[in-house]
Amino acid sequence: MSKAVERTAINKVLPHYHCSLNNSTVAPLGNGLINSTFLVRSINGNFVLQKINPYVFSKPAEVINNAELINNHLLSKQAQGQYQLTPMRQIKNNLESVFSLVENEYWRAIEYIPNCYTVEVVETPEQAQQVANAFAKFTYALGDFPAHELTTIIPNFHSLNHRLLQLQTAVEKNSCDRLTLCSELVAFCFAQHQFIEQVATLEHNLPLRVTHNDTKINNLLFSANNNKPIAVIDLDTCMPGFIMHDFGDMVRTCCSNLPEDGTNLEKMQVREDILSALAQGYLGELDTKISVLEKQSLVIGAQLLPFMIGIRFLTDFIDGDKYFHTDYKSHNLDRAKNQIKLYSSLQEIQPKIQEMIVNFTQ
Ligand code: GN1
Ligand code: MG
Repeated sequence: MSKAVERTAINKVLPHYHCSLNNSTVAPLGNGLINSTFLVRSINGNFVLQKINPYVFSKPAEVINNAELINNHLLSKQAQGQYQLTPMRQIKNNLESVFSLVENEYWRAIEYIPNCYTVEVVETPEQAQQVANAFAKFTYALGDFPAHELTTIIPNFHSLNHRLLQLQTAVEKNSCDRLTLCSELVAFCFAQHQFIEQVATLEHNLPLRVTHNDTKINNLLFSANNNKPIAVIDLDTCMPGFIMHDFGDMVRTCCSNLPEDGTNLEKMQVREDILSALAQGYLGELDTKISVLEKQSLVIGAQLLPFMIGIRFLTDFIDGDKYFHTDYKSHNLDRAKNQIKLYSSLQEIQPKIQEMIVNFTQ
């Protein structure tokens, strides 16, 4: 994270929250690839401070407003005993606003829940089951949320066709002359006709729900008291979508034995016990509440998210790393190779995934 952003946080944003460097400390927090996030420890308590990435989010005020609407809904569900997790409240600034506009950029503060931790790598099937169960509870609690009140933050966010078109455009421009480094991978993506068609048919027939759209394992907080998920975080991409996307992103982030930018690809393995536990946890909550087609779509979702995010990393690599934060020149290409390998590995075990999902019993 850039030091300049940290300096702005300290000098210009803190004062909006009754804080200054005299009575607080600021430190980078988490591993997000998009926003810049800090933990503020102050004499009035701790909180999270976040700068919304203006390149990715062209409507930052709406990102914050969507989170407010969702939190209010979840708080009322919680009050009625229908939501067991903790909604993450946004904190108002000195002017009673949920966002602060500093140097034309949007910042917000979010409650900090003490005694919590995030997880980058799922250790056990039990943990995976809890993860899937938490995200399923989140989706179910939003089942009666008036979705039309949400602003669509990134149109076509999980549309495979849109992502393929973006890849096509990047390839045609080849603005950074990087195509020679990845032409085989590009060709592989465009050759997945059968899979692309299967996804298009599903998109046409599945019902829309309010989904989280970034259900990676580190978007859950775990309680240090009982080691169970306590809160779903990062509501930036909550929009109407399909549950295959949410299930698929969990598979993507929990089931590989390598991190998403791991380069030792010949060592990649799908952890099938973890995948099975995700199916158990997700369907344990949702099986009786979703349609037969939605249930079947999870098999495709498990392959779709690694494929789609692989395409997005590849597109950003060709475009010159404008979207995702990177640590070195081929970082996005390494991520793309990794995710597309994961897609292929999941495709190889599709019959097993099918069995885990379709034969699910309570
Ligand atoms: C981005 O910033 P972060 O880590 O919450 C991205 C997700 C990707 C993820 C890949 C708005 O999420 O879609 O799955 O990186 N978010 C956006 O690690 O594009
Ligand atoms: Mg996110």
